[in-house]
Amino acid sequence: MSENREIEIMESVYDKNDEVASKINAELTKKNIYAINVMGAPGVGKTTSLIQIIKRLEGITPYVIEGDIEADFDTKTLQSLGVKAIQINTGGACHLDSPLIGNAVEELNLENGVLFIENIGNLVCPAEFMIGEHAKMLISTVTEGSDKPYKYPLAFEKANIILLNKCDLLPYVDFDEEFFMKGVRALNKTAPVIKVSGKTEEGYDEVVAWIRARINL
Ligand SMILES: Nc1nc2c(ncn2[C@@H]2O[C@H](COP(=O)(O)OP(=O)(O)O)[C@@H](O)[C@H]2O)c(=O)[nH]1
Ligand SMILES: [Mg+2]
Repeated sequence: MSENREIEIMESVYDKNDEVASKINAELTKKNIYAINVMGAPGVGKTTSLIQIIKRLEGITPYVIEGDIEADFDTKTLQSLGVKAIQINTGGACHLDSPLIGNAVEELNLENGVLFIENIGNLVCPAEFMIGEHAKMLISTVTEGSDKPYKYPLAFEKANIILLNKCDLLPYVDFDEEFFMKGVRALNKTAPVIKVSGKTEEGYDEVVAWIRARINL
């Protein structure tokens, strides 16, 4: 009985979240904004990758919503580079949800561009909640180990594009690329997996080409 109640409550939380997410998605589409939900564990290089991507966008306006439990370092870094960025602090919650994004979207006054939403550093919960995005970008790294698709399948399953970051460190870590790709492809047949490095800047031209192919700007 109590198990049933728990399932009902969780379903209603997801339903409410997804209903708001659909409205945000429709509103963003109307404003010609392509929204990307950027997910990945803490420290995988989400902000570093956003900086590399944004500097290659040329002519396309970037907007960023930064999600963190506390602090606003990443927002300050992006703002210092001239990017329109705002911070959401969840104060403890391990993912962003659509009501939080709804408020931030109103504040940003968006039009014609790409909105990057850097989710809370976490490889589990962000994959469970839609937040109005058109695409999910998952960032994984060679330093995390090649077993992550097997251990955290949902994020890999839901991703529309996967960046494998920190490839400059490949000579120093035991990363089994074949095992990693086998795990990814068992879950997700279509998402491109692009090897990148925030240090050497390899791979980001390809990431930006993927984004450009999806937008009408
Ligand atoms: N060696 C190396 N370090 C990186 C790379 N990308 C990010 N880092 C470092 O990893 C740390 C976390 O990066 P950050 O972008 O803040 O990660 P986030 O928490 O996912 O936003 C920082 O010290 C970055 O300089 C990379 O490709 N190679
Ligand atoms: Mg960050």
